Formats: sequence, structure tokens, C-alpha cells
Amino acid sequence: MTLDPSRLGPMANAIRALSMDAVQAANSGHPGMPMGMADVATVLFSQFLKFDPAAPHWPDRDRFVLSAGHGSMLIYSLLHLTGYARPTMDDIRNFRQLHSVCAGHPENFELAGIECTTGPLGQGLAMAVGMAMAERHLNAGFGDSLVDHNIWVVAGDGCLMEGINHEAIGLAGHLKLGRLNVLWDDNRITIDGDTDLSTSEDIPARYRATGWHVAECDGHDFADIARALSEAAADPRPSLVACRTIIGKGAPNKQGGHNVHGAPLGADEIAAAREYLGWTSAPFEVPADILSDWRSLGAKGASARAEWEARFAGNANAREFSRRMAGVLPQQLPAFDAYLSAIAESQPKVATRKASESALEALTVDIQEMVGGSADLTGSNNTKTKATTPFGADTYGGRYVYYGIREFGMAAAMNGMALHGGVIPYGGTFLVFSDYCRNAIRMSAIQKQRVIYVLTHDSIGLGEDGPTHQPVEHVMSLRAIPDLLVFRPADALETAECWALSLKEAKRPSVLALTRQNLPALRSDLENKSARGAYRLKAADAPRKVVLLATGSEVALAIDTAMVLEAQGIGADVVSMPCWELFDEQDAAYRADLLPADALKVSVEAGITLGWQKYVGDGLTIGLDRFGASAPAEQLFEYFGFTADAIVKKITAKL
Ligand SMILES: Cc1ncc(C[n+]2csc(CCOP(=O)(O)OP(=O)(O)O)c2C)c(N)n1
Ligand SMILES: [Mg+2]
Repeated sequence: MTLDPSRLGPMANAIRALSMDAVQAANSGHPGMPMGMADVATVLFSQFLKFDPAAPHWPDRDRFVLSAGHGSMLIYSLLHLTGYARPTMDDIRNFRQLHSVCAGHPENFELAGIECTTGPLGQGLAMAVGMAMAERHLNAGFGDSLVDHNIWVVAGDGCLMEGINHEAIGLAGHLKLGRLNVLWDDNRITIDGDTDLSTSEDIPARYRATGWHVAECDGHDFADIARALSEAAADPRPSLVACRTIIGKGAPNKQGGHNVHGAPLGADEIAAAREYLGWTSAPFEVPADILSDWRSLGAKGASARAEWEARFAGNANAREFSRRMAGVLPQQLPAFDAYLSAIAESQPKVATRKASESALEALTVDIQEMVGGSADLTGSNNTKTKATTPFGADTYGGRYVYYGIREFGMAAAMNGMALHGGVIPYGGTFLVFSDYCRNAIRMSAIQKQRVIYVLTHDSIGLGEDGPTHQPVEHVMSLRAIPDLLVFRPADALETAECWALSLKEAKRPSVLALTRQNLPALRSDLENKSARGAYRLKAADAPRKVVLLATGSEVALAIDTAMVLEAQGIGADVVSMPCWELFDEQDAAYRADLLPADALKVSVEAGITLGWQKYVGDGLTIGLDRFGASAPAEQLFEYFGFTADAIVKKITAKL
């Protein structure tokens, strides 16, 4: 569609006016970025982006990611102007107010058309890498007629300065993700002032060095922007387009300075901007002719979508494609069911990381949309299966990603894959390095995405690598993240159960905390008891005085402890508690039955004790409130008091 170029200026000014007025009304927000990038966004949406506001979830749409999420008014303006059902003008009037879909930063679950939640700088771009991976992967499986789209990102100086940018672009360049195009708001301003306060990096050189194509343009010259975007779209490499812009462009006295970044312009400057832009409409009013130009852009996507729908209707794989995009698991999991029966029978004594691998061998056969990977710890995380062959620039159909030593980049890419849809990502690293990707794990939860983190070497039980590698506070600190399921299974069967539960959770991420060391089998029944988060593994024989609550590798220890107590006539239940979050969702009667008021409750977990008090009350917490040490695992457990005898002594003293 070619619009008369003279129409583009007023269209861009509509973004500027809405942005400055909404921020002014909220007395909060960031006018500088949307005003500065209004021209680039207008060219992108008018000539390049494939989208249909009437079908915001159409699978073959281009994905638009506002990585510079503080500029949220840019996307709210665009969605409104192009004709998405929401935000309405009233929504925009309520920018940043309680329950407004126009939240402070863009949130994927608030508005169709917002592909991911952004604001933590750098992560939008890194999620876009995952979207571009998912696009190529699905293209390899379903062909051009169903999957053939681009990922467009608007990123600021901050997104490019963050450490995660290095991980993300390194991965994208290596994987030759040519569908990814990043429009850099090169305004040379951040909050503190000019970028030369803090950086003298040659960004184009850095991008070229990682295998990217780089184009540059004057971000206020429509023809030049269109030329650069065409080059980006045509180049087979991922592209960075450096768009030289003026922050707050249109505010005559404030533009170009850092004060326009994140504060309302003020009544006087807004009046001056109206004058300067020739914008005579009242706040939250867009002249009919300008709105109609925007709406005509929105409408043009309908024909592209109709053509796609026609191809889809005639495609032999349409059903399977729809199932995957809807995130619905296959109805039958025959390989996994057979595996469950086999281990219930064979009772393997294995590390839970190894049990995870065995479960994955079956699951990745049954669930073709699972795409695994590891941050260079494949042999330790046990994440690679026979069914998952390598994903690479020449093998986009592969299902195993060698992420390299890029934990944060991996986690953000997995978020992007899940958000794109059609793929269920899982990826591994050591539990202790979850800190490296913690904010992306948090973003999995905020965005309600099924991303599965395989975090192995989950305690001092990893032994000789010592305290730098021994997680102590990690399991508990992950439990502190809302809407994240943290599983710490106790044996091979529980590990398989926890995998099944993670996969069933279509709208929540999961962590599987897994051991390096072997653990005995504790159960042989096939009911998924982990589904209730905690369950009574052993009931007291003698009159019950004690309830031991344990997770993972400490469940077997709790059983041993209970045996010693029983021998002394002290009845003890053992409750295995693989997932706090699921237990907390059980009804009061179930919870009270496991945690009876009249027994001494004792938690046993090789990590910090902070938090266990909510279950044990003034009972006992057996844990590790200090860093670990380097030694073989058995010696460490003994040294730190994780033996039946040591625990029994504490219990009898307390009784
Ligand atoms: C990880 C992270 N750190 C810090 C911030 C706070 N913050 C928001 S915007 C911003 C400056 C970003 O500069 P730039 O990307 O150039 O945006 P511009 O000022 O050009 O709009 C900062 C530090 C953040 N949102 N995320
Ligand atoms: Mg900037």
C-alpha cells in the first residue's frame, strides 16, 4: 500500500500527540521515545509490518516487539490508530491507572497485539530472538505457505547496552536469523544524559562482528527510513537498523535532551508542541482524515490474512499446526506411559537429572513441539534426547538448541519461543546459575508462559565443585517468584510426574530442581501424587508424634530418620513435598491432614530454612543457612548434619 508521503507526517504526529497527552494526563510516563520513534514506527506499520487488527492472533502475522518498553505509549497509540479493538481512546485516557489495559509498560496478557511484556531493558530484543527461532523452526516443519513472517523490534540505547544484548545477538547471528530486524532508536540519550557519559562503543561494528547486517538511516526522513527497512528485510542476516533520531521530537524546547525521556512535558511545552507540529486537535482527539489513513493501513492486512486462510484450509497439516499453535498437548502420550510403567516396575536408583533425561526421551517422542537445549551443560543437565537433533542455521527443523554459555539469553529466547507459540521450550543450566537468568524466569511467570527450566546440581549434593556451584538459597528464592512452579522431585517416578505436570501447565513456567547424585526409588504406584504438591509417603506406625516434610534428595533421608524414630516408639509420618505452589492450592482439609496440629513438624531440605516456618510453625527446620564446601557429597551431608542420627537427636531434644 502506498500512502501519499505527505500523509505520513500527520500520521506520525498523531502518535506524538497521543503520547504527550496521555503522559501528561497520567502525570507519569515516557513521552520522549514514542515522539522520537513516531516517524520510524509510521513507516514500519504503513509499509512493512504484516498485521491484521481484526485477527490479532493470526499465526502468520509479523511479530512487533517494543523492547524499549518504557515507550509504551508508542504501541498503545499504534494499536488504537490502526484499529485494534483495544485500546479504546478511553483506555488511553486511563494510561497507567489501576486496571487500565494501557499499563505502565506493555503487557502481553492485557492487549492483543502486544507480543511480549517489556520494560526490563534488553529482554524484548532477546525474546525476539526466540520468536525468530520459533518462526524458522515452524517454517521447517510446515512450510512457507503456513509460516513465513518477520520479527520487528524497536530497541533503545539501553536495550543495546545491557549485557543480555551480547548473548542475544551472538545467538541470533550464529543462527543466521534473517527474519529478525531491530530498529535501534539511536537518539544518543538515556536517563542520565548523553550516551557519551557512559559509552563509546561502536555498535554497528559490534553487530557486524557477530554476523549481523547493519543499515543506517535518518529516523525523521520517511524515504530514508523506508530504504533502510527494505534493505533490512531483504538481507539474509539478522539486521540492525540504526535510526538516528531526536528524543522527544516535536517538543520544540525539550527535544534532544534527557529531560524528555521520562517526565510529562508540562502544559506549556505541550502547547508549544501543538504549535510546532501544527496539531490543533484537543487532547485524545485525532482528526478524521488522519484516523482514516491509519485505519486504512490496519484494514490492508485483511487480504494477506485471507490469502493465508485459504492456504491453511487446503493444507494437509492444518490440524496439527493449529494444535501446536494453540498449545494443546497430544491426547495420547504412549511412549511416556510405557516409560512410567517401566520405572514403577524397575525402581531405578538414579540421579533425578538422569531420570529427567529418561522421561524426556519418551516425552520428546510423544510431543514433537518440545524444543530443548542447554547453556553449554548438555552432558550435565541431561537435556538432549535422541529425538531432538541439533537446531542450527542449516537445520532449523532440529529440536535441540546449543545455547552456548548464555543463561540469560537462553531463558529470554525460551520466553520468546513460548510467546510465538507452536513450540514448548525447555532448557538447562546449573541451579546455582539461575541467578544469571533470574529476571527472565520472572518474566516467564509475568507473561504466563509455559517455559520449563531444567536446573540440575541442586544442592551440596553436587559435591566437589564446592560452594560457588552449590545452590543454597536458590530453591527458596525461586519459590518466592509468584506463578512459578518449583519442583524438587525425590526419585525417578516423582521426576516423571513433575515433568508431566510442568507440561500440563499451559500458562505457568516451571523449574525442575534435579540432583547430580543418585537417589533410591521411593514409590511404585502410578497415581501422579506430585500433582497435589505434597503427599504422605509414609504413615506413622507408632502413635504419631512427628511429621517430617522433605523435598528431593532429602526425602530418602527423612524416611531413614522416621525409621530410627519408629524404632524408639516415636511415630513419624513422612511427607514428600515436590512442589509448594501446588500444595498451597489444595483445599484446607487436605493441607490440615498432612500438617496435623498435634504433631511436631520438621522440614528437611539441603538449602536455606527461611520460609519453611510457614509449614512447621514452631517446629524444627533442618537445612543449610550458610554456603557449602568442597568435598565428596556424602561427607558434606554428614558434615552439615544431614544424617538420620543427627536429625533424630534434634527431634528428641525438641520433643
Ligand atoms: C534492566 C533495566 N534497567 C534499568 C531500567 C530503567 N530504565 C528505563 S528506561 C532507561 C534508559 C534507557 O535509555 P534508552 O534505551 O536510550 O531510552 P530513551 O531514553 O532513549 O528513551 C532506564 C535506565 C530498566 N527499565 N530496565
Ligand atoms: Mg536513548
